[in-house]
This record gives sequence, structure tokens and C-alpha cells, in this order.
Amino acid sequence: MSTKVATPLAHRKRRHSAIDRSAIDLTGSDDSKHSGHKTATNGAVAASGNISDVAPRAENGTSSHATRKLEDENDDSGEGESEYEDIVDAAELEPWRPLIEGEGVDSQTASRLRSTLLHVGPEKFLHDALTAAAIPPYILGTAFGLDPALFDQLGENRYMHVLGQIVVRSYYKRRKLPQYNTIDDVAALLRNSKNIMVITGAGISTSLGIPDFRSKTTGFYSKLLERGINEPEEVFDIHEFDYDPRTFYQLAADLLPDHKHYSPTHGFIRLLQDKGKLQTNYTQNIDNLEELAGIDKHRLIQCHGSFAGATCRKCGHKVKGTEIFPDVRAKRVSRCQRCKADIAAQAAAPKAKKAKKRTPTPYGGRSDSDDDDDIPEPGVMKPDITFFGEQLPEDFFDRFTERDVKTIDLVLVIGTSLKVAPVSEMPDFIPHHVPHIFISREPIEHVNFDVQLLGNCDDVVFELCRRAGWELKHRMVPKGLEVSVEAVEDFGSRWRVKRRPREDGKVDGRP
Ligand code: CNA
Repeated sequence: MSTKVATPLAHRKRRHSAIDRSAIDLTGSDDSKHSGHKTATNGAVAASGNISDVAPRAENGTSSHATRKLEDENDDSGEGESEYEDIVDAAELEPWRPLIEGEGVDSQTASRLRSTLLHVGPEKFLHDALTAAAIPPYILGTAFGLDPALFDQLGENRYMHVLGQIVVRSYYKRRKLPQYNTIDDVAALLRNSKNIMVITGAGISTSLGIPDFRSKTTGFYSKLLERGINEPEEVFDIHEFDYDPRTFYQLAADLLPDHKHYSPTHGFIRLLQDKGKLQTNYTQNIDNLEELAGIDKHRLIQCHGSFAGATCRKCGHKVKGTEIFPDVRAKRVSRCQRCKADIAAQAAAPKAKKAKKRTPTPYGGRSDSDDDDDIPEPGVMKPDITFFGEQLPEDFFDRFTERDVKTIDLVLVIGTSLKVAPVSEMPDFIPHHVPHIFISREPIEHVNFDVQLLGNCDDVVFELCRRAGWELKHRMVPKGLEVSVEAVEDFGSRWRVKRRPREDGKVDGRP
């Protein structure tokens, strides 16, 4: 098996991308429009910028039909692949670059170029644009978010490599389905779908007082920055943890829930389960509140593990997470009880050991006394959450590629910035005819969702249930709650969902 690593450091770091595309038919049987996705060139991008058909490759040793693979086997630079990926990732976030000092293409030309790409495929597109139409590469790149200055910075070969990558990635990107646009469309999808995949993030627990990572003023990362920790990810880096677990233990209490309550959004996922519609909840959350909400274990994939258990880094001893909670709450490094017991037992034994060792040898000397200098330490307990640099659970990949992508009929993505690979990559791996709905406070640009419902997710799911004719019962949903749904200007499929003020002018208090 290839290494499967959570890479939450930046936007969709793909160098550890690990979903096996070979097992997935993105086209779906009823989507002939996108049939090119299955059969189009799946090769890497040559340094020339042309698409060369390299031998199909699949990860996980399950070679079958062609796998899209963006790494360039023809790159003779021998380095810098991750640098390319970072550039491509950044460009993807802002796909069209306005003219810089007159260099570039205007937005209409950019969208025309992109739609040509979708029609003709990457190879012909690059050939036509660069050779037939003789568009200078650094100008063409601006239509895909590349800074023209990169041409000089990287040199022609490398620039062409990056351009090729971004063009291929744009081509394979999920495309919005035109028939789903409104909140009522989403409510109808809820009523009619049978096998729903729900992908959740930290936003579904913030109403319980658990901070997310990336919200600007309230997120955990901003708190860390305030404390002078400039690389917040280091708190969750396995190498940092092994080097000095104190940083983690000083900060982790903030993320530890009281385990007494779950949010209305957890309740909504449970409702989908009760209605027989929940196929799988992939949660990035580590708070384990899905268990409290009663989500069946076999429908739940905790992509980044959870606080439910803890393991000794030294001897591998496993305990229930609750056993280390007092230490986490006291901001004290939790030590392994089994190691402690072993050490105590050894401490009792050494007398005999020492006596034995000190028995005069035939040579009249004493046995090696180095042991006396070793002060054994009990191992450090680590909660079973997936740190950066650790493998994701196997069941994530197996269930996703072997089962879910083949059978789901709706995807709901709730309360996440979708910046952590490989979860961030899931939408691009799901057959494109399956409707994708996004529910969160801030819109997402790097994935083409069919409908984006923006607001507090507890309010959005409440309104969806109401429109679907279902009742979402939860102590945090006030009686008579009303929400407004307003179109986001310039977008036909983005909506702001807000609580309406009550008659006394107040908005229903949020717990
Ligand atoms: P994130 O990057 O912090 O994104 C959360 C997103 O949710 C942001 O875009 C917010 O705008 C949005 N959001 C916050 N509150 C709400 C709300 N009430 N309603 C709707 N949207 C809201 O976190 P992600 O989940 O995307 O990133 C994955 C990380 C976060 C995983 O590795 C987790 O382990 C980690 N995390 C988990 C928890 C938890 O378990 N509760 C808490 C903090 C971080």
C-alpha cells in the first residue's frame, strides 16, 4: 500500500494524494457529456507543456485502467515537484488573474479559453492555443491563475510543466450541474436521495463552543498566532509531538468537548440515518460527537481519528480517550500507566539484578553498570487523532473507492473549508453526475458545487428539513425559528441563510 498521509498544511497539498482514481468511474453511466473524463489522456504533462501519454499508473498497487497522475515522470529537473504543486494549488484558488501591467487575458477571454479546454481536452487545447493561435505561454497561464512573472522565475521548461498541470487539473475538475440551483432543489434532493454521503468539518461543532481551525478571529489557528505560534500546524505534527509533546498538551484542551451535547447539525445527520438515507458520514472532526449523536459506527469514517482512544508512543498500550482527558484538561503531558507499572516492577527487580550483575566475574571485574545510568521514562500518550505526517485510516480509502463512489446519489459537504487533503479531493473523485451541495459560512471557490448554502449550518439544516417536510428536533433549535434565504449577488446558486429577527427585533439567541 502506498503511504496515506493527512496533509493539512496548506491548500490541498497533493504530494501525498492518495485516493486511488483507478477504481473510480467519474463519468457515471448516465453522463455522456463527460465521457471524456474516462477516456481522455490520463498521462502526465511533459516539460514541453504538451500532454504525453505515459503508462497508466494506479496507486496502492491496484493497477487497472488509466489513473490521472499529475506528477511528471519526464521532468528532468529532479526536484521541485512539491513547489509546482504549491503553485498550482495557489492558482487554483484564484483561477483567473486580472491583467498585470497589461499582461494577461480579460475575464471573458479567460472563460472562453476554459470552456474550449472542456470541449477539446487538454492536449488539443494546449496545442491549439500555443502553436496554432500562438498565444505566448505566460499570457495563456493568466487564464488559469498563473502569474506571468513565473515564466522568467521558473524558466521556460518548468513554467510549461506548471501550465500543463494546471490545464489538466482544470479539465478534470468537477463541473456544476445546471439543474440544481436553489434551496428548494436541495430539499427535493434530500427527499429523493437514498444513499447520501455527508462530509463534515469543524464548523458543525462550533455552535457547541469548540473552535474550528481557520475562522478568522475565533479559530484555533488565530489563537495560536496570538500566542506567537506562527506555524499552527506544528501543534499537530507527529515529529514535533515526539520531540516535545508539551506544546500539544498545553493547547489541546480547547478542542476537547464536554461530550454532553451534540449540535443540531449532528442531529440532522442522525435524522438522515433514521430515514435510511445516510450512506456514510466522513468526518474530519476529532471530537467524536457523532458517536454521541448516535451515528452508527459502520456509517461513520473518522478521517482524522478522534479523541475516543489514546495510545502510548513507547509501548503501544491503548486506552480509552477518557483516561487521558484529566491530563488534557490540566494541560499536563499524559504518561502511559502500563509503562509506569513496568518501570515500577523493574525498580523492584534491579536489586536482584544488580546483585547478580555485581557478582565478581571470573576476571575479577564487575558487570557493566551502564544500566544504572538509564532512567527509564514512561511513554507519552497520544490521542488517536491523525497528526500531520501520520497515515489516514485504511477504511477511509477502501470504503470511499470500493463502495461509496459507486453507489451514492448525493453529497453534502458541511462546515469545512475543504483545505485538507485527501478529504478536500473527494469531490473531484466522485462521479460528476452526483449532485454536490455545500453548507458552510464562507463560500468555496476551488470546488464547483451545484448549490452553496451559506450561513450557520445549524440554521441551514433546520431550514432544509422544514422545506423537506421533516422536523429537526433539538434543544438548540428554538421554537418558531424562522430563517431568511437571500441570493448572493452574481451567483445563481449561492444563498445566504440567516435567522430572522424576532418581533422584538432580537435574533434568537444562540447557545
Ligand atoms: P476549518 O478549516 O477550520 O474550516 C471550518 C469551516 O467551517 C470554516 O470555513 C468556517 O467558516 C466554517 N464554520 C465555522 N463555524 C460554522 C458554523 N457554525 N456553520 C457553518 N460553517 C461554519 O476546519 P476543517 O474541518 O475544514 O479542517 C479540518 C481539520 C479541522 C481537521 O483536521 C480536524 O481535525 C480539525 N478540527 C476539528 C475540530 C473538531 O473536531 N470539532 C475542531 C477544530 C479543528
